[in-house]
Amino acid sequence: MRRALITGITGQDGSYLAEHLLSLGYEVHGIVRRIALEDPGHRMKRIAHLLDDLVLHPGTMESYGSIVSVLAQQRFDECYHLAAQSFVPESFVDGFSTLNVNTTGTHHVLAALRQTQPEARFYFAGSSEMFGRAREVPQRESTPFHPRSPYGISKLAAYWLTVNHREAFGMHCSSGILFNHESPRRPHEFVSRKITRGAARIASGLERQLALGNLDARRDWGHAADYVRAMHLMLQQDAPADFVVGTGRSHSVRDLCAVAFEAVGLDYREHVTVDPRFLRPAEVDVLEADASAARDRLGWEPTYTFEGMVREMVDADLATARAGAS
Ligand code: G4F
Repeated sequence: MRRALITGITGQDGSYLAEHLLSLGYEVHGIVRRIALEDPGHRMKRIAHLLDDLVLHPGTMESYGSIVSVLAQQRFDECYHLAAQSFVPESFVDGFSTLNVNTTGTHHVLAALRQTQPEARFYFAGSSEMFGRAREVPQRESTPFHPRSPYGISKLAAYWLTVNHREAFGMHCSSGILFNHESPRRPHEFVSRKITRGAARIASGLERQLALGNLDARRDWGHAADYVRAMHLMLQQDAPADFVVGTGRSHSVRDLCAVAFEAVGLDYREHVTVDPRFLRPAEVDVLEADASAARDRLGWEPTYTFEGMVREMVDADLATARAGAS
């Protein structure tokens, strides 16, 4: 039985990845902050249905000691490092903690693996935010990086630490450069979920308006369940490498509003307002993936359409709104 360790297992991607690895017969372990172990109902809601099948260890990305103590106890075939401060606006508010968790945290995991089990395969959750003000559309592995936020910078530095552990120490380290990926498990503050939840709550009579920021930004939105398969495929390759993962189609925030509100029989133009509070000090205008390397070398294909994913999210949010939950 192969054994995998996931950091960030309580998040959207961690929960789908844990499901996927369990379905493949892995023994799945996760590093979880002690605060989550103390409040499982709230903080572990995305993995509540898996808890009997997982092995959870307390630890935090900010502490090298806590990570090395997990890795010193047990050998892992694969380590998926997903834990991060992943909300871009928060990184403008507190860039220090974003860099601490995302960059130094990644360094901790890499260094602890190198010390205890350098033969383990390592996956790093890179981000299309590393392309930032991208010099070409679509973006592929060779597109130059120009991050536009402390978040993008933190991910780019961690990406280079991952490359460096591959080159300097011969470790099997790969990065997925993942474009935006969503699902009904996406936290509420990200724009996709904010819109699908807003549309559902307005349709249910719980709210009247939805305030957003830049409606013209374009993103390549895929489904998280599809993207975790790409993470796993990367670690099955003989040689480590970095791969862009995305659908190859971009849509504007406005397009996402149109699809979500149409799914509940409403016109978004009657409900969506623009509030400057949600504009960013530096915006990323267009992200669109050229994932041909992932398709050709990993045999990876997305299965969800943009419209299908948005409707799935709206349906889940309608069910929640009708049940009177938040
Ligand atoms: O949903 P978002 O907050 O995601 P963003 O910033 O693109 O980052 C996400 O994808 C990255 C991969 O590309 C990940 F690395 C990262 O961790 C995260 O998962 O915003 C998407 C777009 C932005 O252009 C933003 O300006 O939507 C625009 N937007 C417009 N109104 C809004 C809003 N974003 C948010 N969060 N809230 C708004 O009201």
